[in-house]
Parts: sequence; C-alpha cells; structure tokens
Amino acid sequence: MESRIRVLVGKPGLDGHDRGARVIAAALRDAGMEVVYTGLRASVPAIAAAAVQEDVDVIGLSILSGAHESICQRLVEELKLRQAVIPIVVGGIIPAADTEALKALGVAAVFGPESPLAAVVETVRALASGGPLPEPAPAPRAHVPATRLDHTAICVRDMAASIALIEDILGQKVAHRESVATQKVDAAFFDFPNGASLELVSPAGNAGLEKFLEKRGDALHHLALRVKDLDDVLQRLEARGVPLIDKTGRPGARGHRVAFLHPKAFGGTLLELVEAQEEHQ
Ligand code: B12
Repeated sequence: MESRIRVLVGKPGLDGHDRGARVIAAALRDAGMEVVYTGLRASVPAIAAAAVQEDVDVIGLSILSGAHESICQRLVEELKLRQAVIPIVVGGIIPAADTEALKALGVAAVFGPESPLAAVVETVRALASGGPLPEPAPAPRAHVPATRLDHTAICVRDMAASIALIEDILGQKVAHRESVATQKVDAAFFDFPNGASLELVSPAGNAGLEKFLEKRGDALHHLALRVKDLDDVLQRLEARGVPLIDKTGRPGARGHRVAFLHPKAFGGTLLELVEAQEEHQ
C-alpha cells in the first residue's frame, strides 16, 4: 500500500493568526495526508525537531507577522544542524517581492493570501514525491472590494455659506463638522438614511485643494468607497501597478482611515478609500 504523505504545519513565533494554518492543515488532511500541526507560537528549533522526529516529507510554515525571511533562514539552519533534508513551503502575508529571497534561502514554494487550496495540495504532493512542481496559478487580479459608497465630496471655498445653502435645499441640518489636521482641511457631512454622506470639504492649508478651487471653483471633488483591510487592498493595488496617492492608510475625518488613488486609476475621478473606524479597531 502506498504510504501516506506526512506534513508538519508549523506556526512559528508570536504571530497569532492561525486561521490560514488550520485551513491548510484541513485541506492537506482532506487530500489524504497525515498532518502534524504544531499549534500557535512554536519555536523554530521545536519545529525542526518535530519534523525530524515525525519523519515528515514536507514542512509547511504559516507566517503572517512579516518575519518570514528570518524565520525561514533559521529553519534552514536548524534542519542543517540535524542533517535533515526536508522541503519547506511557506504561506501567509508574504509580499510577492520577497518570494525570490525566500527561494534563495532554500524555500521550495511560497503561497500568498487567497492561494487556491488545490494548488497547495498539488505542490505538497509534488514535493513529497520529488516530482516537478506544478506551474503557479496566475495571481488573482487585485481590485477594490468596495462594500458601499461612503460619501461624495464637494470642494467649497466658503464653508459656512455652503452649509447654509445645502441645509436649506436638503431641508436637513449638517450632521458633523470637523477640522482634519492631518489633511489640513475642514469638513462637514450631511448624512442620509442609507448610510452614505455628502461631504463639504474646504482647504485649511491644503495646497492641493487651494489649487483645485483656483482652477475649478466650487465643484465635485471626489468619490469615496468603503473597504475593509485598507492597507491590504492598497498593497495589492500597488502590486498590480494601479497609481496610488497614498500607499498606506492615514487618519481621515470621523476617526476613519483613508487613502486616495490617483485620478488616473479611475478615469479622471479622484477616488478615496475609507476603512471605517469600527473596522480598524
Ligand atoms: C483575521 C485577522 C486577524 C485576527 C486573527 C484571527 C485568527 N485566529 O487567525 C485577529 C483579529 C486576532 C488579528 C489580530 C492582529 N492582526 Co490581523 N488580520 C486578520 C486578516 C483580516 C485576515 C487573516 C485571515 O485569517 N485570513 C484568512 C486565511 C485563510 O488566509 P491566510 O492566513 O492568508 O492563508 C491563506 C494563504 O496565506 C496561504 N497560507 C497561509 N498559511 C499557510 C501555510 C502553508 C504551509 C501554506 C502552503 C499556505 C498558507 O493559504 C491560505 C489559503 O489561501 C488579515 C488581513 C488579510 N486580508 O489577510 C489581518 C492581518 C494579517 N493582521 C495584521 C495585523 C497587523 C494584526 C495585529 C498585529 C493588529 C494589532 N495591532 O493588534 C494583530 C496581531 C495578533 C497576533 N497575536 O498576532 C496585518 C499583518 C501585517 C503584516 N504582516 O505586514 C494584516 C495583514 C492586516 C493588514 N492589512 O495590516 N488579525
């Protein structure tokens, strides 16, 4: 009878994200493999020792802390010390740019977020049997996974006069006013029952908005969409080559985190992405 492939799934360091490791362990088990899962916060020497003791065919590491390079280097050294030759696969939050460095360390395959489980299973099977690795599937195309419209913004010169005008025409009071120091703007919001808002934005030292008003006068300025995991979305868009103004989120009005895409990314319209306060808390 063909012996079952044995895999150790390790969760090294202080990284407490264990969903991915559990999903991978379950997928490998479902594919008929024997899986040893170290559980959270395993040390690298303990992972190497367990891999040798359990005589596994492949070691899988799940790392979402950003420390993948130092951990992999350490594991390669620990395996050498034990004269063990066991292929290593790594998955988690691993920027595509780090893949080559990991492979140079001796890592056989690298899987980023949303890797298809079938590809992981196929790769582990190929590594265990010494066969050629399957062709990597093309990376999923990054997009803006918007959950709703957050607000539309009009840039205005005279905030008080604009609020009075809009209060009169909408028949409702302004819901929120704020000076956003980090963006050097004053903002006012009219809220609607579906959760979206109309923002009035006025420069308070913001050179970009001053220039906008000089060129266009009071006018529609930008559109804002809600997203979850703002930094993750930005990272993926950047990897796809989408022109960004902000590469990471920054503090915006109402305690939300925000980032702007370059107008070139959205047919000439300035697009803001908003991660709501309750999401990033
Ligand atoms: C859920 C989550 C949490 C949960 C974790 C719950 C849990 N028990 O796992 C909670 C709320 C606890 C949490 C906390 C934190 N989090 Co968090 N979290 C996430 C989030 C939103 C999703 C992660 C997830 O579960 N994905 C689902 C699983 C199935 O996907 P996955 O792990 O990526 O696995 C897939 C692949 O990567 C691959 N894979 C993974 N492991 C392996 C292993 C092998 C062997 C193979 C082959 C493949 C493979 O295959 C899987 C299937 O495709 C991510 C953002 C994101 N979109 O990824 C942030 C994220 C990982 N968190 C982040 C941060 C910063 C934190 C905190 C430090 C926040 C804080 N300041 O407190 C803490 C740290 C907690 C800790 N002790 O480590 C950052 C990490 C940044 C970085 N590394 O550069 C992220 C990326 C968010 C962000 N954009 O900034 N978090």
